Amino acid sequence: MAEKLIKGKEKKEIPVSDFTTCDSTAKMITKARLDGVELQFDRAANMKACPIGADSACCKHCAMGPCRLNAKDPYGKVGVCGATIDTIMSRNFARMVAAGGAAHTDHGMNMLDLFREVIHGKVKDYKIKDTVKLESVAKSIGIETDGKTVKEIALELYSELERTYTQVEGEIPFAKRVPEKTLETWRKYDIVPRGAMREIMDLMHRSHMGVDQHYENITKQCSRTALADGWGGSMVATEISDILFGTPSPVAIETDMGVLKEDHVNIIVHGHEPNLFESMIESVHESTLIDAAKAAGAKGLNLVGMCCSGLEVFNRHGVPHAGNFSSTEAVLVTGAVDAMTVDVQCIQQGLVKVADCYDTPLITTNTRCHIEGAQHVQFDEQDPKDCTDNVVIKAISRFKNRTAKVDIPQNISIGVHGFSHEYISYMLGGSFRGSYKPLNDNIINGRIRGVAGVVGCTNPRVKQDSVHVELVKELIKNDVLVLQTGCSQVALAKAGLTTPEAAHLAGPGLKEVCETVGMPPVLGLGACVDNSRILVAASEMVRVGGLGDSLADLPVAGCAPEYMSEKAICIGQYFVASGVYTVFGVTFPITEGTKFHKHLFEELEEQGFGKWGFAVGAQEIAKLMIAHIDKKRQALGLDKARERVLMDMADRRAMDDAA
Ligand code: SF4
Ligand code: MSK
Repeated sequence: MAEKLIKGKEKKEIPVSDFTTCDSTAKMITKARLDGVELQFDRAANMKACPIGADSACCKHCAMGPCRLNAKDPYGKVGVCGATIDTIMSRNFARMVAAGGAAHTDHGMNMLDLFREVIHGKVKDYKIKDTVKLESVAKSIGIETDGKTVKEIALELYSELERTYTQVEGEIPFAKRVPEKTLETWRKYDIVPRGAMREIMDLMHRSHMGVDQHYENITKQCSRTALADGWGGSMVATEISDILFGTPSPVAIETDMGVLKEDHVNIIVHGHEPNLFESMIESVHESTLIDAAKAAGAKGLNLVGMCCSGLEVFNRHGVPHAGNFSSTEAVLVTGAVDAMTVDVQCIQQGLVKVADCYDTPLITTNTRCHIEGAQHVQFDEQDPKDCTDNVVIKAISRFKNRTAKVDIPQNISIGVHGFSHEYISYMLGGSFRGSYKPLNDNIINGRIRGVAGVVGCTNPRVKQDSVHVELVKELIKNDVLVLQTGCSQVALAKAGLTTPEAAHLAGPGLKEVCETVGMPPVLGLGACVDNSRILVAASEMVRVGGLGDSLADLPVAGCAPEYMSEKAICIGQYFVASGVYTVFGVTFPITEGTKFHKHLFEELEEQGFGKWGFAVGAQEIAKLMIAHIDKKRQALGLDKARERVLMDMADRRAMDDAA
């Protein structure tokens, strides 16, 4: 067994109940401590966050520095080059947006590359699965589809969508999906995105030493780059994944570590790109590999997802899910994982040591992500099963020679997930009249107060899942319909809030709508790249009418209460630039009381965009989001309608009581 990684006395031991509200993860943290294995929670407890970095008051963009300013006296000092706190913070923020946007857009471009190779018949293991989606995406950007073959439409769609990345001038294709008034605002401020490569390059250039030194101008390019992600790279990733692998529709799925099976060969896929997982599904259904697993003494092969990889196939194929980002090390402590295979994004380097401690092969598969100490088996779309069969063989071998004691927390929640924006329309309007009109009508009549997107990561600096779950409970209790993606969705799935029965936790108006339609009050839309589905849903709400002319008019708000990644910052910025009030928790990489802070938190809204918000704690965040939703209702003249509905409900309850 493992070398002792926790040295006991020198390291802080914080009660496990302070780390997480996930029972399975808590059990595994306790076990890890007994086994002498260190996890992200212990590392966070023993790594004080750098206060200067947390305030974004430092710059290392050139060798005259690094320069440190004082956040307590932000205008008391400048960098060696004369850079002010606003320049330094906005450049740091810009580089987070650029890195986060690059991650999503590179993922999207990879999906588009695969699409091209499939159309040309060069990759034969994948095919176009959803031709209805192919046609609807093509039509949405003005491609004529009548009388054309699937291949002809696909070829045209490919060449149009390639512009999402490479276009040097002009507007990207999905700008056609943006409500006209929102687009007008973007045009006025010259932030309609060109290709993502151009925008990211521009942002990296202007955040170099001695280029853009006005925080307002830097913010403009942050918005343009982030929009190139949300309405570009990410949206292409989602739409092409749907075309290739199928558009999700609701399915009941098991979540939590109890999905591991002691008597099976357990294989976990963790990361983000669906192509690896799709091939892994093929491999675990290969009869020769199933026979090999049985010959090794297992009852079969058990494929399980984690993080956003898990969410990609969770919805499409009903593959069970073991947990979110902060559980990726903890799940290895069960001793039951016979292989963990990873591709890109949110793969902690700490996994290597933990996997080693429990003799689990940790297998990297992507050219962009090798990890020192992990095994690498290259994944190639030309022959994907060469990699995934190999992973299964390694897992069977580990099962046969298991030495680690197996201890699986017996927790499983069953929830309904897979609410693509298409399915929400169908669910509310029926197959012949699929529409967002019933949603808008219920917002207008006040049964639904508004819509919130609660998304994003978990972060060991916050008690895992706690803010996600408490925030969502508070929102639905106040009749706010919640849309979810990413690790947040997994937190709510574990907490049992993604079932239609969870409607009993909703306020009277939302409860009535959920019960009528048979839907949960919390709708899971997929991985973090699928936040683009929320943008499309919101645009549809504007198009249907009655809730204003631009995205900024809608009674909606967004939140990433336990975020950690640069991708989350980029997502936040594209929601803000699209017109959505977006609240982050944990920490915000900006010094308060500065001009840049005021710009992000107040002035952007005055220009017709959304704005940023920040609060720690579920109740405080909920208060901000609900107040914003009410402000938008009031501006739309809907405040009275809601008062009437709530009075009707109260009256009805009073009548029930009297009876
Ligand atoms: Fe310091 Fe300016 Fe160089 Fe940044 S760019 S390290 S503030 S001198
Ligand atoms: S995986 S970016 S921790 S949502 Fe998409 Fe989860 Fe955040 Fe990674």
